[in-house]
Amino acid sequence: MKINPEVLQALKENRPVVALESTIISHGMPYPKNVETALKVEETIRSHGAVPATIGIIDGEPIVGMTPEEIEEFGKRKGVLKVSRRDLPVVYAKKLWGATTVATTMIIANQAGIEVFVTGGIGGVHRGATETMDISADLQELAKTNVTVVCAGAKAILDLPLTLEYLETMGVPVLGFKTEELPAFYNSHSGLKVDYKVESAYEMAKIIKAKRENGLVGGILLTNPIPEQYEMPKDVIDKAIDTALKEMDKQGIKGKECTPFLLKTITDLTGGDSLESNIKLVLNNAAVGSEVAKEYCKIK
Ligand code: PSU
Ligand code: MN
Repeated sequence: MKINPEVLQALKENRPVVALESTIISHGMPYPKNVETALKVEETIRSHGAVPATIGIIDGEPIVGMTPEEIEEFGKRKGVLKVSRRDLPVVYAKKLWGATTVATTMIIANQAGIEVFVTGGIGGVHRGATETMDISADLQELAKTNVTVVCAGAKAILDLPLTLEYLETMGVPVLGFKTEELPAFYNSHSGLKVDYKVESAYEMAKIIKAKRENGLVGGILLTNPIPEQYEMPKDVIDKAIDTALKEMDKQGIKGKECTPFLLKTITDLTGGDSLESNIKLVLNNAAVGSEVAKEYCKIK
């Protein structure tokens, strides 16, 4: 694995590092907004006193801390694979380019020694999963890999109650940053409760420490609501999601194509508004994740 010298130095000196994924760049947002956003997220992390480490796979080699040029290339290059746990050995062996999902970013971050990872939303149990069995590998990864994931909840394109049930079964703590309600990505209200409310970055750091010190293997999910002024109105986003899901069925889209298809279709249906919300919530997560990483470095 190739760890960027700045990231390596920070890790050696116990300074805060925040991992970032690359599927959100290659498959989650259109060019050039994807690259602009990825760079802005890194800037936000730096402005909070942490070091960003965007993770991706280039010619079969995991990169921890991509350069701006590499991020640009990920943003526009055709044929970058969306890589989850099952894809990793093939992408490594065949020396391919791979964008890391939440699952694979967790794996590589953990191997590099990074505790905190910031993203937009995790994958989860898809609607209709009782028939299709479409459950994101992100959930299994949260069950077994020691990384704290900061996100704005699971996207409302998923079955949120089933996603929570699955995480409970897998023993993953689902926490709310200053909220008791599970955020629903584009909107902060799901009507569902998180397991515990976390009052501050310091309190979050203590929870991470308690989990690690006691050998409780697995991830922690910190959900952070999108700021109110950037939320999508519930009726607008729900309607777009419904239409996108129907379109997905009609076109027979399945498996790993589902999430990218839904994100793109919802962006089109909302005239780009959902993309703007998506960008704002990632930036907000970057700020919170950096603070958590900072507090954790102080007490670990
Ligand atoms: N959330 C976003 N944008 C994304 C994703 C999540 O806001 O692009 C990506 C993440 O990389 C996540 C993946 O791990 O979608 C989930 O895909 P699937 O449902 O196929 O497991
Ligand atoms: Mn899936």
